[in-house]
Formats: sequence, structure tokens, C-alpha cells
Amino acid sequence: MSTLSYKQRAEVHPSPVASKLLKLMHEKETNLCASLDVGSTKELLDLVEVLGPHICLLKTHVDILPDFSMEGTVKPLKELAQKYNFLIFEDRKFADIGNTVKLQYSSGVHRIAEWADITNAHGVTGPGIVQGLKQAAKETTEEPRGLLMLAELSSKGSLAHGEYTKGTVDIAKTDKEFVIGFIAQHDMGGRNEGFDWLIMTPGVGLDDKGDSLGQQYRTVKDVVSTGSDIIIVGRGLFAKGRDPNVEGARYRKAGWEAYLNRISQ
Ligand code: 5BU
Repeated sequence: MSTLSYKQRAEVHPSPVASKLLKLMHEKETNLCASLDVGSTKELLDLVEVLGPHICLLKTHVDILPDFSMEGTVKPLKELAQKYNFLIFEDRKFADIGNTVKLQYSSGVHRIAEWADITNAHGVTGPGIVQGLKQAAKETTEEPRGLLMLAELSSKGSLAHGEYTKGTVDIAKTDKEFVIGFIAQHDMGGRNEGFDWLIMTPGVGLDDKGDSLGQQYRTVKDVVSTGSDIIIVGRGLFAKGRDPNVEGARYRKAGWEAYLNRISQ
């Protein structure tokens, strides 16, 4: 795993999005990504207003929102991203052939390529998925865009391990500029071949072991010590009975301390 600082990595990263993210993580002193799966745009915006100061990244699933619109959801989210200095990651998990994902990423109701700095994809259909998404990004906007490949999942019984994970890493190697890293539970190597992938890790919780539908939680210390650069936390921050401001500060501190500890080794 990387023992360099986010600042050192930002200075030489080939991807403009990764570089921007690493730089803001360093400046804002946070590696916390808030994952806010809620039932309405208002709930989402209210939570971002509270958590914005604590996070480097906001992870969304905009297809959950019954009232999604570019004007009512995306526009205020982008304003909050400016105000609090974080990037936006739409956790779309694309998983089709290149031509189809190209259309899914750029059009439909959500037009993800227009506004999400980062999105992600499964490797199951092969490297065409990377090129399809990259073309859509290029044809949609001049703003930098980045892709994460899904190398490992947090849920019980996931099929993404061993040869599948290795195959996904091979797909990531096909594009150094657009693919910025992985959703994974561990470091994915690559540094000796000139890659500096960002590892983002969901399934992080300090109080629960999991949920009733197969989610499994690991602690902040545990994931950062096995290679996570960004901790993705959802219900740990905002589930019923939790104060998002208190939990935001708590996870941010835990994430930052674990990072400082790693780079000091
Ligand atoms: P939680 O509330 O912290 O359990 O939410 C986790 C989020 O991360 C949720 O949006 C999932 O869709 C997402 N996720 C995950 O939990 N595990 C995975 O392996 C992947 C995504 Br990939």
C-alpha cells in the first residue's frame, strides 16, 4: 500500500481528478467519504449541509431519489460541493457493454457524466466498459472525470475475489488516465508498474458488525491499515439515533489518525 502522503501523491498523479481529490484531502485533512442513501433530495441536501465540512467526497445513488432533477438535486449539490470543497462520486456500478454504458453514463434522466467527478464500473463485461465510459465523458464535458473499478465488495458471499479481482485489476491497467483506482477492501498494488491507484472502501462502521442484508463492517483502522485511502461511511453517520455532525467529526478523526499512522511507518 502507499506510504506516501496525499500531498506527495497529488503532485505527481497522472489523473487530474485524482490529483484534485488528493490535494483537497491534504488541505482539508480528511479522507472521509459520506455515502448518503436517503429517500428525498431534501434529506440529502440537509445531510450534506451538516457533513460537508467533514468530507473529501460525497457518494450518491441518485436513482434512489423519487424527486431527482438536474435543477433541484444536482445544481444545489454542486453548489454545496463548491461551498465545502468536496468532490462527488455517483456509485452507479455500470456493468454492460461499452456502447450501452456510454449511453447510460451520458443520457437518461440522470446524465451522470455531466456532474459526477467520479463513477464506478464492474469489470465483468471486459475492458470495453472503460473505453465506453471514457468516450462518454470526453463527449460530454471538458471537466476531468475519473473511474473506479469494482475489485472487491464488502457484502457477505461476494463473488469478487481471487481471479475475478485480478482480472479487474488487469482491466484497470488498460487506461492510466481515466481509471483512478478501485472500490476494494485491500491494496491492489500496481506501484511497481507506475500506477498510483486510489483505494476507496465501503463497509466501514465503528459501532455495528453488519446489517440484516449481508453488509459487513470493518473498522476504520482495519481498512486503512490494509490499504484504504478513502473510507466510505453511510449509516454509521446518519442512521436513526445518530448525530451526523458528531459522527462526521468522529469518523473523520479516526480516518485521519489511521492515515497519519500509516504514512509514519
Ligand atoms: P452503509 O450504510 O455504510 O452500509 O452504506 C454503504 C454504501 O456503500 C452503500 O451505498 C452501498 O451501495 C455501497 N457499497 C457497499 O456497501 N459495499 C460494496 O462493496 C460496494 C458499495 Br461496491
